[in-house]
Amino acid sequence: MATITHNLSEYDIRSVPSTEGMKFGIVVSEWNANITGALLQGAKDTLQKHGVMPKDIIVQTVPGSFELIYAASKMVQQPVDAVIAIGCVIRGDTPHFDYICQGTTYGLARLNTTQPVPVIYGLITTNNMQQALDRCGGKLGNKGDECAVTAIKMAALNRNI
Ligand code: DLZ
Repeated sequence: MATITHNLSEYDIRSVPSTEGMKFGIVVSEWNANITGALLQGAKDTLQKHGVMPKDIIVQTVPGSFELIYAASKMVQQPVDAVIAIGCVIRGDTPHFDYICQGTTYGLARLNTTQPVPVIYGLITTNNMQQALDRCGGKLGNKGDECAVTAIKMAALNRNI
């Protein structure tokens, strides 16, 4: 969670393992594309900053965040070291927000206990558009950056265990 003391784009660069030989999958939702596009760009930029070649980053779009579960379940079967799931759900007037958030979160979490490579949780769930903008390159940094660093660390963990 981004807080007043934690910017999503800030991390200790020395804590990031080598990405040599690694490939990454990214599944990204088209809903709130202004937000998810910025998150995707952040994730790709950070992976490349740590040496991942563009050809080693597979990107697949899906209509909405709920579809991230199925896309991620397919992506983990590809030759990738980790999958980043990117979406943005913004609270509306109905309980729909809660169902999408809970369903997507549970689905992605379940993949982490049943599949061979880690799935990184890049779902932004906010009460309004401003909170989302703050987290996709705004005053709280970019959650896409955080997800990329997490993906590298988890991919390395998977190789080392
Ligand atoms: C239907 C819906 C709504 C209301 N809001 C969002 C949202 O804020 N963010 C998002 O990623 N997707 C939303 N969706 C679409 C659902 O995720 C899903 O695509 C549809 O319910 C079809 O399964």
